[in-house]
Amino acid sequence: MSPIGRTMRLFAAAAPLVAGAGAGAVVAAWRFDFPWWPAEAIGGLFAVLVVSVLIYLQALKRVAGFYDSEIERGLTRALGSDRLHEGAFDLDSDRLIVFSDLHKGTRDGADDFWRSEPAYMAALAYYLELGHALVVLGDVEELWENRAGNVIGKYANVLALERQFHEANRYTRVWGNHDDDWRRRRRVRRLNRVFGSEVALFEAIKLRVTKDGEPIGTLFLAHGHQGTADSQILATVSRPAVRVFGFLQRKFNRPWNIPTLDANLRERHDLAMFHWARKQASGRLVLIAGHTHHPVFWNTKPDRPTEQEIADLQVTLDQQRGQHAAPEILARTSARLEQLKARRLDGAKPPTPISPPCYFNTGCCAFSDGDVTGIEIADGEIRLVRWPDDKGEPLPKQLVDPVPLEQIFDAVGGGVAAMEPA
Ligand SMILES: [Mn+2]
Repeated sequence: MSPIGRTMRLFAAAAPLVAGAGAGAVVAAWRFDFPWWPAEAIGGLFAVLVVSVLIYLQALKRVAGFYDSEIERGLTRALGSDRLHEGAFDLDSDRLIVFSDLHKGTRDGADDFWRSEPAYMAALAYYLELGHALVVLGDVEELWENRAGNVIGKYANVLALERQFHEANRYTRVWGNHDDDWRRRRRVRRLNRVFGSEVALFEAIKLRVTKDGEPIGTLFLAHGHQGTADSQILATVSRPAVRVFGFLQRKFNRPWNIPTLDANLRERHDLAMFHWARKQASGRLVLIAGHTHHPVFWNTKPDRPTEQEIADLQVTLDQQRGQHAAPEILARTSARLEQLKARRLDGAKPPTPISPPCYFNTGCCAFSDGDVTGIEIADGEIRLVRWPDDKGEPLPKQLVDPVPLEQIFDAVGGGVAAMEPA
């Protein structure tokens, strides 16, 4: 974090205390009617109070801005990292599956992964047969809570399946904030033993995508923690805290997803990554990240219904009532109407449209219902998939309509939405 950023953060923390003390003084003076306090002094104190509240609000805004710019700087640094893997991707023939955020633990109460293990294993087997390259995009092992050796020992089966991708030269690993031990080459020896040969670990991946031999754009893959305070400045402080948290989780046999507990922060983080990607759009660059555990495919958020739609449906319902329609018909219309009304409320803070479509997020492999989500690129299309499918079968469910990747790059290069959200 920059020195200014740190100062602003300190100020944001101190300002409420200063304002609180000022307010206390004003109240005390008024309540106890201190005779030696002239009216001017009280007026002056009140002015100080108002000014510090104003400065505080300003500081809050600045800190939010700094959050964005720190993430942008972090991603820009990752793009120029000396631990960047540069490769090529032929849209006509290559296939890719990207998973992230497994947070594999030690199969105890704090382990976020074991519920999703069957879905993840099924997916790996499927993509191995189909010839996909596998990218595991960070936070693969939960090393803030566990020792690497324990996790590797408990999940030998998962690594054995990943090893088959490695042996076929179709395996790339990126580290995240919860497994950034892997950026130290000495530590990776432990993985090398399991994988039978050296596993290359990267901070990020840059793939030049070609179609019919012509370059059409760049895919940039990073875990997405870059630039956040918790992963850099506060890492030494937060690790022991996370270990204590892990102990509590084990004690109560309850997995909580810690780093992204606050839905707001998640959104803010997604937005910051999107803002960075948008600045690179002229270079036809598309960012794929993880970390937030929140799948993003630019048109995934449901549209907010219009007042007109709601009014029209109300008319329909009134007509049906007037015609004494069957209860089954009234029930359907009425249910639909209330759903639209609630979704209209939900949209009080309308989602930011991802336009151009320069930012995607894999979601995670640690959903508490045992699902995993990932980004698949095959047959020229980019897809958001979830395992298992709706029937619980070991097959990918496409969560949104797949889109030709070339269309995405064209939209990004041209600075427009790929298509109207469905
Ligand atoms: Mn992470």
